[in-house]
Amino acid sequence: AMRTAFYPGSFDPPTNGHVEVARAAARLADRLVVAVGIHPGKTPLFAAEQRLDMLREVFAPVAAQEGATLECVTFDGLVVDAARSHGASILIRGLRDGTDLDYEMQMAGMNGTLCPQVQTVFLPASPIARPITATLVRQIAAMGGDVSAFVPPAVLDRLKARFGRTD
Ligand code: COD
Repeated sequence: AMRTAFYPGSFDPPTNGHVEVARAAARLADRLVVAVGIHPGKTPLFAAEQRLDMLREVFAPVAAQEGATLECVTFDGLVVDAARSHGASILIRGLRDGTDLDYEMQMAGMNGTLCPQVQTVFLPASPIARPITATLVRQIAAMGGDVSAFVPPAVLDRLKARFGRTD
């Protein structure tokens, strides 16, 4: 049977940490659905459509290398409802540290009760990806710092276009 993995996030912007998780998820599934959560009232750096463009550009070759198809979508409301509506049986979350773990365990537990047919799978960050957060990437780029070690080239280009120099 075809296995679909649902990978939700803000992806504002996509980072090398996100790419690593997407690659591992693509190894576990035949079909990877990457989903940008839309929160009314929160102003992102990149509009949802721009984030979808970046995700498609960056994740498509990664998914293809690992033998999975890729779909990039937006969602609002509950993660489990979106996962179910896309036919997913696994819900992918990355883990960086104990703070992630504590919060993710709560979400996995409650999501598992809300929707037992969708299994949460945690994927650990590599030592290199561990410190990377989209929040700090936004801060560094906004202040003119070099984020080339933290984001894929296609994202670096968008950050440069937005903020001027990032190196
Ligand atoms: N290394 C490994 N994994 C990473 C890294 C890294 N460097 N950076 C991020 N990740 C992982 C995160 O752990 C996460 O699993 C995923 O990648 C996405 O990260 P972000 O930061 O882009 O997005 P989040 O985690 O803030 O996404 C939040 C959602 C959009 C999923 C969330 O806010 C949402 O919409 N929830 C819906 C409401 C809901 O269902 N609530 C009930 C839950 S019980």
